Amino acid sequence: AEASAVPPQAKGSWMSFVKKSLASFNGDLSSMTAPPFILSTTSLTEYSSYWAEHPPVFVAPAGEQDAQKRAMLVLKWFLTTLKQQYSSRSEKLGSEKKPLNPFLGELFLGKWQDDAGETTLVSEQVSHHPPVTAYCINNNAHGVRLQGYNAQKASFKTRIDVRQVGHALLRLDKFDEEYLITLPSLHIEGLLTGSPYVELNHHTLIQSSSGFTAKIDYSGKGWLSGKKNSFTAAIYRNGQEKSPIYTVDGQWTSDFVIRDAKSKTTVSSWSHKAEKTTPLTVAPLSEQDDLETRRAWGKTAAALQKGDMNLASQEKTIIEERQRAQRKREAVETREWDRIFFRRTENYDRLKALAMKIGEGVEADKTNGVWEYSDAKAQKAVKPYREGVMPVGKSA
Ligand code: CLR
Repeated sequence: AEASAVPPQAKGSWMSFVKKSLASFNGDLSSMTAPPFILSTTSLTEYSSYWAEHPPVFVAPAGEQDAQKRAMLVLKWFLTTLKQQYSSRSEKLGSEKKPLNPFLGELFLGKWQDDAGETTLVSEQVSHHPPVTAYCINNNAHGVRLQGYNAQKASFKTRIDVRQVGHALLRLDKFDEEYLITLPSLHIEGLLTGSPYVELNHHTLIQSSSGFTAKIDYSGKGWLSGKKNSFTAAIYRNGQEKSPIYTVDGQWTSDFVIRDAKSKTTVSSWSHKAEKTTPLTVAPLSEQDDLETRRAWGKTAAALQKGDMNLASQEKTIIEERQRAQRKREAVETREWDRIFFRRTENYDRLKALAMKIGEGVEADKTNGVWEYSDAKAQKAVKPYREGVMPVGKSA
């Protein structure tokens, strides 16, 4: 059995939390109150950075002339992101944690600097009811851009089940090519023993505008290998699932091998142990805007760190009240909060077309709209001292 993350003196409160949450859960994860030791000092807006912690792998498809190999490299990149996305908290903090709920307008900005050149990140909380986070990760030199937005729908019966609503869209400028990435649903394991961790459900699909589909099947404690976080994946021409071009198998937390489906020869492989992530650079707190997550939540996070729950909730209340006052002002002026980097779009035919190829829809009603990064807005958002941090795209 895995070690419990519950401090001995908190065992009783953990069980009563599990029971109470079970009885009263309404599907909104942000409204769930959890015991202190499960609270994280990181806001969900920061989770967007998990998409590109290996920038050279992120930009690699842009350097490949062959469309089929490009689709393979996109799948490879996607698979490398899963460890950061779904198991980094457990690995670093000992268990999955409950993130801070971002406020509307909250920002997380940063950049990676490495062999891939400069890769920039913009993450913005674009909706509060329901909570929706949007992001744009950009590498101008390689002409690679990832955009996406997501919300979570949860249910709590015998375990916490989370469905992700939204998608990510990867664009390769040089080939005018796009990849629609669906987001896996997941559930929380280890709740009763008090050491929660994420396990992925079912499958995800990546559909390219060049006609390739990648399907990733998550098998949990693999019925094939018996190993945790196992998966298999395949790439095929749209609709031809029976005749794959590449196959992949392994564990998304450690390593995997990509093979040519016919000859079974290895075409590429990955091992997390052998590869370092590139650290994301964030501006010093003193230079950050009040909307930036680490500055905005700084006092709350410090109180949580010290275990001072009263102070933490006081600091949280200050943020919530400021938000309420802001919403009131907007109501009086009959306007909506103006998102800094993103805008709602009605213009998502390309997205819809890609989604339809894999039998998916765009659930705009569940994410308070379809969100799109706006270069024009980004131009306006740049402050002199933040040049190079805020990703000013090409012209709008
Ligand atoms: C957010 C978007 C990221 C991928 C991702 C990873 C882990 C998910 C998180 C998303 C949403 C919030 C989440 C979290 C795991 C646990 C946490 C579902 C989808 C919930 C709110 C915490 C529940 C509390 C238990 C730990 C008791 O790209």
